[in-house]
Amino acid sequence: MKRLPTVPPWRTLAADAAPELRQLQRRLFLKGSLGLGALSLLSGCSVTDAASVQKVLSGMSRWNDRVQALLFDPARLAPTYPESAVTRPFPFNAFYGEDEAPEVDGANYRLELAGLIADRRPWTLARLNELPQASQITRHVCVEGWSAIGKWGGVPFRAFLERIGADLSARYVGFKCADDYYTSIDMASALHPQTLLTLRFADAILPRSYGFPMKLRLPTKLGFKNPKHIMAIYVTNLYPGGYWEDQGYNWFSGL
Ligand SMILES: Nc1nc2c(c(=O)[nH]1)N[C@H]1C(S)=C(S)[C@@H](COP(=O)(O)O)O[C@H]1N2
Ligand SMILES: [Mo]
Repeated sequence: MKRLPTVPPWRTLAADAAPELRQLQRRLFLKGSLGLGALSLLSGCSVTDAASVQKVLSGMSRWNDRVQALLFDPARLAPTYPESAVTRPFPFNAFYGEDEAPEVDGANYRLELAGLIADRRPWTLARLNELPQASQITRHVCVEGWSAIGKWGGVPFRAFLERIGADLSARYVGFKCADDYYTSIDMASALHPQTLLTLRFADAILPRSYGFPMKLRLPTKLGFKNPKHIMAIYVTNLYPGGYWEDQGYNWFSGL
């Protein structure tokens, strides 16, 4: 069902790496006047020709994630839209077809917590719904080349992480889903004001297709970094990877 290539784009042709490198260089330059020379110094490689560019890029995926995390501006908000802009019907996407979406029993659901969290008691949906709620109308952008505007509601993730006593200085938050999906995000993105532990879509209970009973909504990241059907959340300093990330998709994939 899924059309994503399994070979990361930067592993194909050295020439293809050039635009990515230019973009990275531009971002580094905007942030603090770092250029290719600095990139060469930092990477310990000479990045003067296409072959070395490819070598550096393929060897520096993790480094690139760290640079992107450094460039992440926790105060920059993704655009929001009026109700009239909401895409109807909203597209479904997963690594399987829509009728194969997991059926989670909401009454017996317990959100599991693990890792660097002080209070790891599981949460029922009822208790999650009692927490202060927020909503957003934002654009979901899928790496496959489509985007759609939706309205999501739920618990601001920062408030939830604070409430459970998560170690906010840890590097990663990981998610395990009711299907075989999993992903992880950097702590700065987890704490971003628009990151939402989502329980509702279009003012109704989150439908099965869109991730019942819960998804994480981050308008600052690509669609595949928005896990649906979340069963467990963990906080860790060990790089957790993800379903698509482990097949070569850029891990940070965000603003
Ligand atoms: N559990 C789970 N979450 C997932 C996926 C998945 O296959 N399983 N696909 C991701 C991708 S690639 C996209 S674009 C969005 C699609 O969300 P939607 O069905 O609400 O549009 O879910 C993301 N989260
Ligand atoms: Mo996606």
